[in-house]
Amino acid sequence: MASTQTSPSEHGSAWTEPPIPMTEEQKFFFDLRGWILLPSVLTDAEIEIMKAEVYAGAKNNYEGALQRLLDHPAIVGILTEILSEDSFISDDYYSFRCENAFTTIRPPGWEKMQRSDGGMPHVVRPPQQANAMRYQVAGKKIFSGLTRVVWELEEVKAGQGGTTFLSGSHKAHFNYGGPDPYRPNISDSPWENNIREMMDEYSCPPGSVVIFTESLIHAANDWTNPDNARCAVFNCYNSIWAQWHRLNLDHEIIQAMPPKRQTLFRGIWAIGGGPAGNREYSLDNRSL
Ligand SMILES: O=C(O)CCC(=O)C(=O)O
Ligand SMILES: [Fe+2]
Repeated sequence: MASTQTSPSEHGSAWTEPPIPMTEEQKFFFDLRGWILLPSVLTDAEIEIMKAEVYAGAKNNYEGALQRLLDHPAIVGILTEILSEDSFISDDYYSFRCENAFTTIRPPGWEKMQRSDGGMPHVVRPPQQANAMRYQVAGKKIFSGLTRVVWELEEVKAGQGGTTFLSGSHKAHFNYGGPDPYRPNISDSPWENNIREMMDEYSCPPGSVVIFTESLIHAANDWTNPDNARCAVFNCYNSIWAQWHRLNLDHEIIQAMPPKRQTLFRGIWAIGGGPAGNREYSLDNRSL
């Protein structure tokens, strides 16, 4: 079986390919801008199968081919680099965790006002606050904090509705000018228009991935591309020691995954639990 092809019979199988390490160039740009784009990661066959699942209403139902995105070799090397400590890396379990997964379909004409945040540029926590979600670099090592991986299953054209980013804002030393330093968005900032104008866009073919730290100001936008819908999968990752979202995948779905993939959803603790430590997912050792 060709290594990058999926067939219906192997939807739930584990990847046999080794993770692709994060390159020095990717580290440079991720640290500089807070996001990177990996163009054309999926094969045409994978895109067709996964798109069909999303259009069929897969939503949070990661029972099919979509679950293979959770630990795709193209992102595992990067997430290991930006979310893990070396001594917690193993072949048997993941050294980072997945805490939230959803899909979106935005037909031409979809408006950002349909989102609860109305497309307001936002962030997990505003800058200059020490907390467990924030982007850090220490000991020449990136720790990205809460991290999003977006799989674009249709073409995205810059300026026509992809997610936009205020590059570099994950390292901002000053606030956004709004009245409340704890507000995790730029609402009521007198600079709102200037901030929006400064935000970066991307174009990419179907099957591409965008990875960004949620410490970066980012926003949803009106989907004005007349040629295709936006069809995307949003998976969110974190340190094995930290949690932001309530998990929105059912135990039954996780339990049916290959064992190593299940470890993305294990309990969030480090010390105790006997000699085996916190390595396996189970009903008694899962994030909630
Ligand atoms: O829908 C979008 O384009 C933005 C998504 C977003 O805010 C997020 O992934 O945290
Ligand atoms: Fe967001």
